[in-house]
Amino acid sequence: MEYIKNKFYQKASKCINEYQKLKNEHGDKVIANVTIGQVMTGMKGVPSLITDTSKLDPNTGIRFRGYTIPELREKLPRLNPEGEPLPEGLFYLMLIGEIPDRDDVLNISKDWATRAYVPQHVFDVIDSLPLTSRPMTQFSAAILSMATDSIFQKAYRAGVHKKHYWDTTYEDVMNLIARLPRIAAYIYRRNFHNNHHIEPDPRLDWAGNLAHMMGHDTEEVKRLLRLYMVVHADHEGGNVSAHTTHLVGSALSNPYYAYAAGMLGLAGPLHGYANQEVINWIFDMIQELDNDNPSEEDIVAYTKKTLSEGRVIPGYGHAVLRQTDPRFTAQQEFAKKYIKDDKLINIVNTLHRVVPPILEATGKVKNPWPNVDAYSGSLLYYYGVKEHSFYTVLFGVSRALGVLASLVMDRLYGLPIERPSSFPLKWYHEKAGEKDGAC
Ligand code: CMX
Repeated sequence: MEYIKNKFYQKASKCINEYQKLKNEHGDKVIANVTIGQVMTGMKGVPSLITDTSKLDPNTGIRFRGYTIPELREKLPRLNPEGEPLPEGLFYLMLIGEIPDRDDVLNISKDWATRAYVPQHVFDVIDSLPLTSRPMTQFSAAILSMATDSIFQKAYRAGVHKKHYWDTTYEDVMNLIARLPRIAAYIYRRNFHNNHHIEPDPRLDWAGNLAHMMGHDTEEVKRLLRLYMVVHADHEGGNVSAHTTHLVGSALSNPYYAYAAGMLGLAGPLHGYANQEVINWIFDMIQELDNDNPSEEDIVAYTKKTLSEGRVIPGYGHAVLRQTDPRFTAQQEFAKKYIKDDKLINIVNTLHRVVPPILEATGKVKNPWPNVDAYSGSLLYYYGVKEHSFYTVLFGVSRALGVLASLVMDRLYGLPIERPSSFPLKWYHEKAGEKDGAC
């Protein structure tokens, strides 16, 4: 599918001149001051990255190339009028900056199907790990092991000119994304279905094939995974998985290394692992109360108890957002449309009512509202994907779309190696006008 690559190059290459002009002519322009508070809270709000694929607004949430999630659900092509848009279309939008037509999207599906072959040694690496190792450990090890196939790495070794780095990065990125459903499904079937694997069906779309290979070959699960893959795909550049992929990629590590590193960040409980923590936490509550239909009072008491133990309420809060996450809302609407009554989903909806005021009352939580992870697990569980230790792998498959589209652009712009400055605590102490520090 050379035309997608050519279209990307035609559109994106216009931006190279803008990037160069900014770098060469406006390098001295001051755009922000950094406060000690920002350094002490993880560099929040400091503009320091270039990411074109999506932008996060604290109040209205994520926009992919300017489009909100409800707009995407309306405008991106779908297989049938009742279904959800295909994630292939979102990838096209993030990469090229235009809403694709149906043929563009079907072409990406076909392209990925032709690239989806996973070498045997990747399965051998997965099989060499004990079943006790987390699915995210198996997933990131599998991705790393695929670096043997990196076209970028071979081209770099052969001395290719830096202006062509984006080209082989694009090839690696397309191969990598194409292979992810097979790898994820392999881990799922290995861990939870006695190693009974299901071959890919090249006629299916990317997310549909994932559902098929996981053994959930129904239209409902395919529809859910298409939505899931769209809402989790990208969240601008500063979140841990996106930033790590960019950072490691900035050393010109191959795309397999960069994305594997991003996945290790996603595996943390304050980021993507929160989608498992939400379900773990709800099941712990059910077990402790010995009741799978807890009252609102019981849920309030359990939430307060968790806080008093110095733990976080998973699925709530966000580093940037200051409203309910539209990714949460999209999943809630999906549940309202397709699910009549379900105990777990009822608990999730009750939590939505009771947790924000409790978090607000702490006086320190900046965003008491639910994030994407508060809903996703309950939907998967409802449709039979009950193995929650696997959920972060699904998040990771989706996140590849955004972080790897960005990596291609990083290489096209020729973004430099990232290297912010660090100082001892004493230096900040002195900057604050304090004198006799203990450190
Ligand atoms: N439960 C309890 N306390 C919370 C909280 C929550 N859900 N969210 C924030 N806080 C606390 C912080 O731990 C911090 O406490 P200390 O001052 O004692 O350190 C304080 O409130 C201020 O934090 P903040 O500025 O509001 O939030 P941060 O930017 O530091 O952290 C996040 C953001 C997401 C890590 C945090 O809200 C959290 O831990 N949430 C629960 C885990 C979660 O759902 N993560 C998924 C996020 C989405 C994703 O990436 O997938």
